[in-house]
Amino acid sequence: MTITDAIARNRAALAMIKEEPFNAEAPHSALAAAITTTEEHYVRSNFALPDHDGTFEIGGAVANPMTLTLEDLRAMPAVEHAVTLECAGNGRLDMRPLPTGEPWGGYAVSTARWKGARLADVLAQAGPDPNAVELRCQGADHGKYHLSSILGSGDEDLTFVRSLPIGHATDPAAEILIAYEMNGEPLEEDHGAPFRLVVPHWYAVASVKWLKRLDVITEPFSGEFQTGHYIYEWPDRPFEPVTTMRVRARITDPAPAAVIPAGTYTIRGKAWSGDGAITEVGLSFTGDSEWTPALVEPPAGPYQWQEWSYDWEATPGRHSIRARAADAAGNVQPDVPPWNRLGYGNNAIELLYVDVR
Ligand SMILES: Nc1nc2c(c(=O)[nH]1)N[C@H]1C(S)=C(S)[C@@H](COP(=O)(O)O)O[C@H]1N2
Ligand SMILES: [Mo]
Repeated sequence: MTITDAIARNRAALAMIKEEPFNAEAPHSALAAAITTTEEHYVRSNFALPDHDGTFEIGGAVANPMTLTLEDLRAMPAVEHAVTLECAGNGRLDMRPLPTGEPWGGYAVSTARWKGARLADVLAQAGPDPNAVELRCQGADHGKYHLSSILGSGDEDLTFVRSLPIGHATDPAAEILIAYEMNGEPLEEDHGAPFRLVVPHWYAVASVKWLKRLDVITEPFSGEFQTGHYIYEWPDRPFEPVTTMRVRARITDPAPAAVIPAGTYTIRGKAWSGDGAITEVGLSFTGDSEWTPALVEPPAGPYQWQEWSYDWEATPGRHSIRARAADAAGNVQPDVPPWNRLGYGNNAIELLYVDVR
């Protein structure tokens, strides 16, 4: 697909990381809002923008294979949720030694309002086989890709394919969407037009864009984007698949290295986790581990980041600020990035400093 002026305009507000395929972070300022504008929502694409014929198919182990269109999806009950999407590679740049992969800083995370049909409702029409184990989800995008495995012969033509556990895909309570609107508008090309999956609570790799095929399968799927990449290759324990977002807080105000006036300063930020609501955010202004509780706002919805704030008495000089979140499942952010070879899931405590004058 050619890059139209409209697509280029939508990209202008982002911090570009790669031009083709287009990958870009949100600007620092975008983290301040509860809902990220579409123009400021990060973009992560493994391949060039594909052409899409406006249909997708459901097949494999189902009673009724079918082909669906945007109109079919719009005719079904519509669900809208604000969902925080974070790239599993977000924060890779802070890992040492530096893992291979896109050099994401800390802004490959955004929250948009996504509207669509429930995946579970769509699948119910197709009648999945009771022996199914996973749902294979295929995008329209493909291209040359360097395999993570040393056994790969080099650059091969691959299609973006992921799978979800069938129990999760068919669970209406999981609220997985086949989304066709983002922030009240039809999906933009960069975000998966005409429709995409949105899988709440999971790292965004599960949210397949430009959806083209769904296949109910009775054997676990293995593929480059399932078992090659998007695997935590821990140095000291068995590998694990990348699934839910790890608990994390970000400081949105002040900005890193800001110069601020002495007096009361309200420090603000966001916190999220794919494993439960945020129960606590602690602030620390020294290198020791004294954590003072911030005020954490209740979740505005089940799938979006939470706001937190702290009224700080800022005295002249340089101060370090750290914010550490904990979630309802008892997860707490680590001090040091959890290093893994491909650099996923960095949820280490953010550290910044400010100069108070
Ligand atoms: N078809 C397809 N879907 C995809 C991808 C892709 O490359 N192709 N990238 C995934 C990854 S790694 C991320 S982080 C999210 C990014 O979604 P966004 O560009 O709307 O922010 O899309 C996911 N879905
Ligand atoms: Mo990602």
